[in-house]
Amino acid sequence: MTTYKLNNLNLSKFEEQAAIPKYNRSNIKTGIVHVGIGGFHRAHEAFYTDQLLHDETVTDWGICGVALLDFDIKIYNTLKEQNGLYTLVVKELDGSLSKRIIGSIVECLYAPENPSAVIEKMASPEVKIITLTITEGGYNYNEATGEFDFDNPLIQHDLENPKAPKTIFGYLTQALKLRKENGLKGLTVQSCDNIQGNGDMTKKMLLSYIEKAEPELVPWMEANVSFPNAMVDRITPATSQADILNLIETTGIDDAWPVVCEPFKQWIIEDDFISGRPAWEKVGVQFVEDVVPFEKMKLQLLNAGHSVLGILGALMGYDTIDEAANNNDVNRFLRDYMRQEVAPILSDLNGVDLEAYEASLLERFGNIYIKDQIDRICSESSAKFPIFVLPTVNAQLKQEGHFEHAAFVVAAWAIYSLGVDETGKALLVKDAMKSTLKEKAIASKNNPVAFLEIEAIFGALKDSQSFVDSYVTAYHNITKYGVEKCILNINGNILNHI
Ligand code: CS2
Repeated sequence: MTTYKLNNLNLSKFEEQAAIPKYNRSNIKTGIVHVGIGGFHRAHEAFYTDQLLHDETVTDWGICGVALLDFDIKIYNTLKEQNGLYTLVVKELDGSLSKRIIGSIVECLYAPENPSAVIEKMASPEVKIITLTITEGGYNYNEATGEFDFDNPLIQHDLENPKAPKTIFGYLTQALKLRKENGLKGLTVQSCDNIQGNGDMTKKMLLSYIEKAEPELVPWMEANVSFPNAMVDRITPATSQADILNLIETTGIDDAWPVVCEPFKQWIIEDDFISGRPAWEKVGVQFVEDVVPFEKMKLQLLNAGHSVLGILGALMGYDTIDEAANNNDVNRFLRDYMRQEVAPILSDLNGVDLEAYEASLLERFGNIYIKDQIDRICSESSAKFPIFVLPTVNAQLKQEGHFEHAAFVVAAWAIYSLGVDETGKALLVKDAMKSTLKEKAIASKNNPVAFLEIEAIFGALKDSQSFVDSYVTAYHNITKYGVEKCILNINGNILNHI
């Protein structure tokens, strides 16, 4: 098959192989600046927006993708060479692949190379929304203090070099300042990250930074910037070399970085866009008054479910989430965790059928075509556990309820952090707190509570005797018997007797 590089010039050649943008991309103006152009954004917001741009009356909502970090140079270069185009490959439930070339990213900027271009773009009159996928750790929240972490050297750098920032907080502050100076309207900053109250969190963290960096900007920000909360959902594994080759071989589309994802997608947003928004509801986005219960449900069931499968699966020697989810004992462990520990603490979900949601999650996790990497799921667990798993534990502790499964997973994580699985294979621990995790994991061999001493993750959990008891028992049992044998027993409720 003849292959062609994916770019504007060759786009029409792919019409038979994939759905392609039917709108005139050169007519589309940038109305959204998106920071963090990884797979999640490209499988989600950029996809929804591409769908909307097919309505020919919509020309104001193109996306400018911003690569914020040094190592984002690769995605920036790829998108630049491909004129912002990429292929979204949906791995359907029957194993077939649906391919769609997405055209909604109409500009790209690489922040480290040209910080002022990013600030100016964010401050330009046509931009009405700044959206973010900067990962859970990107919000600079300290679990122990509950506050913004001013000790972060990058934040120190931004305070000292306001015109050449490195963090999102430095960029947003300068952009808002410029908007104010230019007498422009405000805009919406919308987080698309997996964080409870992601809009509230963004506001709180940004406010802390601005109070220190540009205190006189605070009242303007309060009056002119909105921060809707949102729940964003689509499982998007890391693109593998096999995905890239398969796309070229089956379609001739030579795309250096396609995105692969599951068919399921969901985006629920609070309708609080101070300077207007795209009519995303026309392409399936739900707008609600209060998204908090939906976020809780997703974070504590789906994302926590991922962490459960990831950490247990990694220790058991699995590589992908479906392998772990299709092990009957792990599957039952996860079901029991969701039923006994998470479901009781979720508040009123406005008519959502929780059991059906849980069942759909187990089906999504078990999808053998997705091949979501356990390494991806376990990466940055130090930022994920406080959001995905520990709120359940804390809520259960308050009502003297169940947390044995969660305690078991935390113990498994302590053992995982030693960096070797139960078959003796090295584990790829990728985490901003890797060295602390390792140090505490080693100390935990003699005294398992050492791991819980990482306050920035666990807060005061080590002071809860009942959690510590459950965790320590699990730690010793996993070390002695291995995960599989323990979960057989935990499922039979006789964990303490083996
Ligand atoms: C995952 C998420 O990062 C993780 O640990 O749980 O990336 C998850 O796949 C998405 O939130 C799905 O919407």
